[in-house]
Amino acid sequence: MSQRYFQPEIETMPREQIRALQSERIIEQVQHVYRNVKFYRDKMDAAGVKPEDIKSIDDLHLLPFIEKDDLRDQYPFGLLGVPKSEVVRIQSTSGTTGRRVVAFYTQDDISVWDHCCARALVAAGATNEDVIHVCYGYGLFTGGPGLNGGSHLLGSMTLPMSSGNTERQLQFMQDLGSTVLCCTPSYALNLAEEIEKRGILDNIHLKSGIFGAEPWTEEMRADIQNRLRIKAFDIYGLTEISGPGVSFECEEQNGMHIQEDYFAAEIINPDTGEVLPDGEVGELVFTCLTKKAFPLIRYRTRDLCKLTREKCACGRTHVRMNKPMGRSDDMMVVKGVNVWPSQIEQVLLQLGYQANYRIVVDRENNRDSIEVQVEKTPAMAADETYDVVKAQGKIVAGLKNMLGIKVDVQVVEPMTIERSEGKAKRVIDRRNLYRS
Ligand code: DLL
Repeated sequence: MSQRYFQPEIETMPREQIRALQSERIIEQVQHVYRNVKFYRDKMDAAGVKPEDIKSIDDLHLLPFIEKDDLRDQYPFGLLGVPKSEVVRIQSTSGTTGRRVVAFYTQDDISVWDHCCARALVAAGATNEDVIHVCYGYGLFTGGPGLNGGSHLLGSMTLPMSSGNTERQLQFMQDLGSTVLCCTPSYALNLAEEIEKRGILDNIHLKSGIFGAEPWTEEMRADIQNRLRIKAFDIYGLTEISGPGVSFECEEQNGMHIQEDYFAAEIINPDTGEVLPDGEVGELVFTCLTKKAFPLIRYRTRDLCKLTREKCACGRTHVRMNKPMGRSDDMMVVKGVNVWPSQIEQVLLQLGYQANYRIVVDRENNRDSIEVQVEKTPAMAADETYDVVKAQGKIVAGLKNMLGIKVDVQVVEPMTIERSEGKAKRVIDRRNLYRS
């Protein structure tokens, strides 16, 4: 049966009630983390804040921030808020051990996440009569498991396709009559291209798609909608906060509703930490109001965007964020994987190169490419036994090991990469993904 909201009483809750619910939950959550996580206790003690100081959601700003580096320092169990016996799942971000974040979930935390994704699916027009084709990756990545859980909760037929194997994706899409597609926007375009090549669009019955995990523009949306004849919805999330579904687009396609009963959102000035009013661009910060196993409080996402509490024509009352407009750090999403230039540098230095390199990211035919150009050191240039092809192969393998994706590598002569007079500009990203 068609429905407008998955949980109307929550999704359309009057704003004062949302605030009241958030207040109730933050009080309990702060007591939980203070009692059960030494990291938070120490941080709050150092900041001179006691759990009793948090009397409502308006006091959120008194609490210290938590950052990616804290997560790294506390790896693996330092932020765990419950006994291990209560944990039923882990998920993890892509990247190396150095950058890896492991997030823990209790059964209730999984249920929160499933509800987030079920709401997103319903907002994209899905019902229990739909066939939900999930080709986000499964495994440690949150994309597959998240949408899978939401689809189960909704009671829809769920195809746990995972990523890759386009041939099989298209076969199942036709044979099983997939109606809702869940994948990265770049893979959606890739599928569109393959469908066109085969001339099978008339055998495909998709009506909508839920695309996220990487930045994409309004132009890409128009392209996907035209080529697949669907309505394309944005979905946002991050492993640290649960995964996809932290916010999602409704039929208005005008910003993503943040699930405020579960997550409190703030926008801050990334330089000063000051909280900014609605409408101003800054760094998005999330507080988990109910999650118990990995309860992040005032987590700095590094995603830049703005919030609006203006009424949405869909009837949902939860605050909306616009598409992320950039990052306040240098992370890129390439081929769906989070990549930091420092990881690439680490591999190059480990293999004996110096920090004279350049990273060129591009997108052609909806496929990301990433090339690293690195200079030989003078010693390598003078060494007659130095074999460029072999050397490149070694770097490719090292990067694959570090990032999990194929990177093209070119070793070039010393002094051929332009030197900068100020901050080195090592990354050239030709995709312009944050323009919208
Ligand atoms: O990408 C979770 C996810 C899976 C979201 C499937 C949506 C769909 P991470 O791998 O931890 O988690 O990467 C999180 O990806 O901080 C953003 O920078 C970026 N990102 C995620 N969704 C969007 C989006 C998943 N819709 C990081 N638009 C985030 C722009 C996005 N950037």
